[in-house]
Amino acid sequence: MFSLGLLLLGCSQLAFAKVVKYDWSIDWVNRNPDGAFPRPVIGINGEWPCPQIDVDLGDHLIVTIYNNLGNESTGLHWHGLNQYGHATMDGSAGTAQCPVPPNSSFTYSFPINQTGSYWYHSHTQGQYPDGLRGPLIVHDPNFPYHFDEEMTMTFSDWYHEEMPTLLNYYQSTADVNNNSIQSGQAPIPVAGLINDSQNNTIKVLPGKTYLIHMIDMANFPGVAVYFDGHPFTAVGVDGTTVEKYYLGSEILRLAPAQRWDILITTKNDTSKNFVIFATLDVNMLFPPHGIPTIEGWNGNTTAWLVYDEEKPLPPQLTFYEFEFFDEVNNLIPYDRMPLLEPVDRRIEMTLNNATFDGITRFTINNITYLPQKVPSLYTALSVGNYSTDPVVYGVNSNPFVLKYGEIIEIVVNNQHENLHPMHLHGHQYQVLQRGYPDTGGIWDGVYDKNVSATPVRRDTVMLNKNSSSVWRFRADNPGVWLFHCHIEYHITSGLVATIVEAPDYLGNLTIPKDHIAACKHYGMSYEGNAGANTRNPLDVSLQVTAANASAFSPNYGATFPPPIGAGSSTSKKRSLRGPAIKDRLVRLGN
Ligand SMILES: *[C@@H]1O[C@H](CO)[C@@H](O)[C@H](O)[C@H]1NC(C)=O
Ligand SMILES: *[C@@H]1O[C@H](CO)[C@@H](O)[C@H](O)[C@H]1NC(C)=O
Ligand SMILES: *[C@@H]1O[C@H](CO)[C@@H](O)[C@H](O)[C@H]1NC(C)=O
Ligand SMILES: *[C@@H]1O[C@H](CO)[C@@H](O)[C@H](O)[C@H]1NC(C)=O
Ligand SMILES: *[C@@H]1O[C@H](CO)[C@@H](O)[C@H](O)[C@H]1NC(C)=O
Ligand SMILES: *[C@@H]1O[C@H](CO)[C@@H](O)[C@H](O)[C@H]1NC(C)=O
Ligand SMILES: *[C@@H]1O[C@H](CO)[C@@H](O)[C@H](O)[C@H]1NC(C)=O
Ligand SMILES: *[C@@H]1O[C@H](CO)[C@@H](O)[C@H](O)[C@H]1NC(C)=O
Ligand SMILES: *[C@@H]1O[C@H](CO)[C@@H](O)[C@H](O)[C@H]1NC(C)=O
Ligand SMILES: *[C@@H]1O[C@H](CO)[C@@H](O)[C@H](O)[C@H]1NC(C)=O
Ligand SMILES: *[C@@H]1O[C@H](CO)[C@@H](O)[C@H](O)[C@H]1NC(C)=O
Ligand SMILES: *[C@@H]1O[C@H](CO)[C@@H](O)[C@H](O)[C@H]1NC(C)=O
Ligand SMILES: [Cu+2]
Repeated sequence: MFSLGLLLLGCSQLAFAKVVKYDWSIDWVNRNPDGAFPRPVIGINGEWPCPQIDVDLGDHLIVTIYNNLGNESTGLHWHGLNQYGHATMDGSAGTAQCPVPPNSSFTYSFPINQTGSYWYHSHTQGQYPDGLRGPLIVHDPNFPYHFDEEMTMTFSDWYHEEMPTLLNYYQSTADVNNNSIQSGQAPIPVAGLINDSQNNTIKVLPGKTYLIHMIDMANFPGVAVYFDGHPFTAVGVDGTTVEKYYLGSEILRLAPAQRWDILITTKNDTSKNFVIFATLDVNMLFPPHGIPTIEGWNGNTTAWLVYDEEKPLPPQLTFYEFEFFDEVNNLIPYDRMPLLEPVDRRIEMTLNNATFDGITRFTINNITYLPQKVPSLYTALSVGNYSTDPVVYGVNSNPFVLKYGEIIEIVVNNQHENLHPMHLHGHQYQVLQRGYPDTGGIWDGVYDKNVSATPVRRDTVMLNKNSSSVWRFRADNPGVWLFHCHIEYHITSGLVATIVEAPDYLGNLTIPKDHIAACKHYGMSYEGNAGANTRNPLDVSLQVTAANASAFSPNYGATFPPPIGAGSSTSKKRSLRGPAIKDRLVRLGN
C-alpha cells in the first residue's frame, strides 16, 4: 500500500516536495531465489524481493511498519541517510530504538535531504540476510549528468538456513562441521544473487544511456561485477555524486552495504545479448581464513543485458585474475568539498578477533560490543548533563563521545586476517587513504603522499587484511551512531563501537510514543544509563559486560521471545517456543 501525499511542504526551492507514505506489514513468505531450496524469507506486504522506495530530494518519508512475523522482532535502518535532527529514526536496535516485537507498529518519519543510492534493511539482531532489505533511491532534480533510462541492480549472498540458526552455530561452543557451517567460523553462503534472483534477463534499448544504481545488500563476502562489452563510467558512490570517471571495462568491486552509480551506453545494433557476471569474493572465504574449501562451491551469478529476446544468451564468462579499481585515490566528489582540517581529535579504532568463553568474538580496542539494557540514544536523552560522560553508556557499548563541531579523524586499524567492510552511521566521511593488504595492521601515522585535496566521501569502506584506513568528518550531526563492520555475523560477534556525537546538542529531541511502546512490549527499558539506572547515572553496576557469561550465549538473533541469557537486552526470563529451537538447545546444552 502506497500513497503519494499531495501535501506540499513549505519550501520554495523544492517546489515539488511531497510526503511519501508507506504502510508495511513485515511478513514471512516462501521463496526459492537460487532455485535450489525453497524457504521462508522476510518480505513486505506479502512481497519479496522487498519493494524499492523512490523519493525526490526534499520529500518527507513516512514508513509505518507492523511486525507480522509472530516469532521475531524487527525494525528498519535507512542505510546512508544521516537523519540530521532525527536521530530517533535511525533504526538500529539497541542504539536508536528497541527491537519492535511481534504485533507492534512503529513509524519512521524524516525529511530526505541527500541524493543518490541508499537501501533500507533490518538492523535488528542480524536479521536482514533472511530477506528484509530493499533499495532506496533519492532522485536529484539537479543531477549533473544526462541519462535516458534508470535501473537498480542489487547483489547479495544467500543461505539456506535462517539467521537465528546460523548465528547460534557461530556464537556457540557447539562442535559443528557441516560444509558451510564450521565451529567458530562465520557461516559460508551457498549462492550469489542479483536482484534477489539468478539468471535475470534485463531488456535494454539500443543507443541509450542507462544510470544503474548498484547496491550490495550482502551479509558476508563482497561481490565483483563485470558488464561484458559495455564500458562504464562512475558517477556516484554511497550517495556522493562524483565527477564522471570513465572506468572502461574494469571489474567493479562492491563491499557489503556499498553503492555505485554508473552510466553505461547500450550498443546501436541489437544483434547480440551480453553477460553480466557477478562473483562472491572468495578472498573473504575459505583458506587462509580457517574455513575449509567446499567442493563444487559456486559463488557466481549471471544476468544478461538483452537486446533481442530471439537471440541466444551467451554462456558465463571465466576470469583468471581480478584487479579492482581503487576509488579512494581516483574519484572526486562533484561538490569538491575540501579536505577537512585541522583535525581536532583523532580516534584510533583497532579491530581484532578474540575468544570469550570459547566463543568467537571480535573486538575494537580490545572491547567486544554488547548491547546494553537501554538503547544508547535513549540513555543520552535521559541522563541530563551526564550524557557527555562515556561511563553512562556502559563499557561494552564501546562509547566515544564527540564534541559538537570538532573535525574528527578516525583511523581504522585491521589486525585481523580478513577484510571487513567498516560502516559509520550518520555521516559520509572523507576517505583519505586505504592501505593495501598486509601493509600493517596499525597505521604508522604517515599520510599517503597522494591524499586528495577533495577526498571521496563514503559511508562504507572495505578494509584490507592487516591494513588500515583514515577517515575524516565534522561532528555536526548530534545523535548516537554505530560504527561497525557490515558483516552481520561480525556485528553479532561484537565488531561495533558507539559514536555519541554532541549529545549535549540533542536539545528537545523526544522519543515518539510508539517507539516507547515498542520498548514496553519488548520488555526493555527506555530510560537511564546502560544498566537502566534512572536515579544515579554514574552507577552502572547493572551494565552488560563481557564478564557476564550469559551475555554471549545462546544467541538466536531476532527470535522473539529472546531465549534466556541472550538477553543482555532484556531482564525478563522468557520461555522458548518452537520445536526447532528447543531441539538445538538440548543439543548445545551438553
Ligand atoms: C541459474 O542458472 C544456473 C545454471 O544453469 C542454474 O544452476 C541455477 O539453478 C539457475 N538459477 C535459478 C534461480 O533458476
Ligand atoms: C500477536 O497476536 C496474535 C493474534 O492475536 C496472538 O496469537 C499472538 O500471541 C500475539 N503475539 C505476541 C508476541 O504478542
Ligand atoms: C541536510 O540537513 C543538515 C542539517 O540541517 C544540513 O547541515 C545539510 O547541509 C543538509 N544537506 C543538504 C544536502 O541539504
Ligand atoms: C532489478 O530490479 C529492478 C527493479 O527493482 C529493475 O529495474 C532491474 O531491471 C532489475 N535488474 C535485474 C538484473 O533483474
Ligand atoms: C547440516 O546442514 C544441512 C543443510 O544445510 C542441515 O539440514 C542440517 O541440519 C545441518 N546439520 C547440522 C548438524 O548442522
Ligand atoms: C550509435 O549511433 C549514434 C548516432 O548515430 C552515434 O553517435 C554513436 O557513436 C553510435 N554508438 C556506437 C557505440 O557506435
Ligand atoms: C566462478 O567464476 C570464476 C571466475 O571466472 C571461476 O574461476 C570459477 O571456476 C567459477 N566457479 C564455478 C563453480 O563455475
Ligand atoms: C584469531 O583468528 C585466527 C585466524 O582465524 C586464529 O588462528 C586465532 O586463534 C584467533 N584468535 C583468537 C584469540 O581467537
Ligand atoms: C589491547 O591489548 C593489547 C594486548 O594486551 C595491548 O597491547 C593494547 O595496548 C591494547 N589496546 C588498547 C587500545 O587498549
Ligand atoms: C552535571 O550537573 C551536576 C549538578 O549540576 C554536577 O554536579 C555534575 O558534575 C555535572 N556532570 C557533568 C558530567 O557535567
Ligand atoms: C524544540 O522545541 C522548539 C520549541 O518548542 C521547536 O520549535 C523545535 O522544533 C524543537 N526541536 C526539536 C529538534 O524537536
Ligand atoms: C519463525 O517462523 C518462520 C516461518 O514459519 C520459520 O521459518 C522460522 O524458523 C521461525 N523462526 C524461529 C526462530 O522459530
Ligand atoms: Cu567484519
